[in-house]
Amino acid sequence: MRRPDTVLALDIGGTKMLAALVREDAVIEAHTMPTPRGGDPEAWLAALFTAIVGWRGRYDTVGVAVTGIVDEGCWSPLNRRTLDIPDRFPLVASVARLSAVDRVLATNDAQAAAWGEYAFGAGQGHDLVFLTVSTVIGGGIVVNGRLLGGLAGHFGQFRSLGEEGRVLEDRVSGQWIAAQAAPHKPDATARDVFAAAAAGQGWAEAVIRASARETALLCGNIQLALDPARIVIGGGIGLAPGYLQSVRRDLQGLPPRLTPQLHPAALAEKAGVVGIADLARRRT
Ligand code: BMX
Repeated sequence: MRRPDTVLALDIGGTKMLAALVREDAVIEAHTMPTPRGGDPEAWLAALFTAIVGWRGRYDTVGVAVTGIVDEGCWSPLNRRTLDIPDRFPLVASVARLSAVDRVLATNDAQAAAWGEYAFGAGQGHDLVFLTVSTVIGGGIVVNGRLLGGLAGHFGQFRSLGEEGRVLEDRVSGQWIAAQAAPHKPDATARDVFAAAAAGQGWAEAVIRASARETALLCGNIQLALDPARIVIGGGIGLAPGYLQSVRRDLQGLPPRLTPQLHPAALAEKAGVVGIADLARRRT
């Protein structure tokens, strides 16, 4: 049963933690802090709850979206370079204690964003796969109106033969794009590479094309595996000017029935908190 209550939604990524009071798809209040990375998640959460102590009493449900996987309320990393947390950190129990609320739901951050886009954004109620191409790569899957949990949607962790220890996000994401710039422009960020490409520098255009080609291949394979009505692309790289067009260009040779329908994400940074708030309202 779905209630239109105000939900406290937390989105904890590799670089920042966002806390928000959310009603339907509206963010009423928001507070952002850098993810401390050092120390343990209990201390990070305690710092976040101290910062939003004034919101006490304004919510009776909490949703938590985190980078990594959530099984039975426990949080574990897949890629420790994204965020090095201990295995099976008791996330739901910890948040219930800190918030003094017992209606708490936790899930992966990209899965939560997938649900946000499905319910309120570019999905508009169509089954979808959401893909965030950002510093790394995350994803989420909604089939038959249901969000898949656990490992589902971890496209950034896809492996290839002959690439021991490396995964897809190591050769597509913002991190990879920035690393490719080193011989041409030391210390460049992914944003600098996009600027260099826009200024017509061939090396930068080639790097972005290579990343877009991998993303196109991934989208084509997702279509074959799940046949979603839409693939929604988000993230700082995914939504960077020209990237989606480049991915679409690489899909042009496919027969129409195999070609994914790509849509830019609509909710931007609030997809995770809007999605987890709605899930928490429905499921707790
Ligand atoms: C990694 C993985 C995913 C996450 C994705 C995006 C970890 C810690 N994270 O592939 O669970 O969804 O990064 O994470 O293994 P973000 O921090 O960029 O949002």
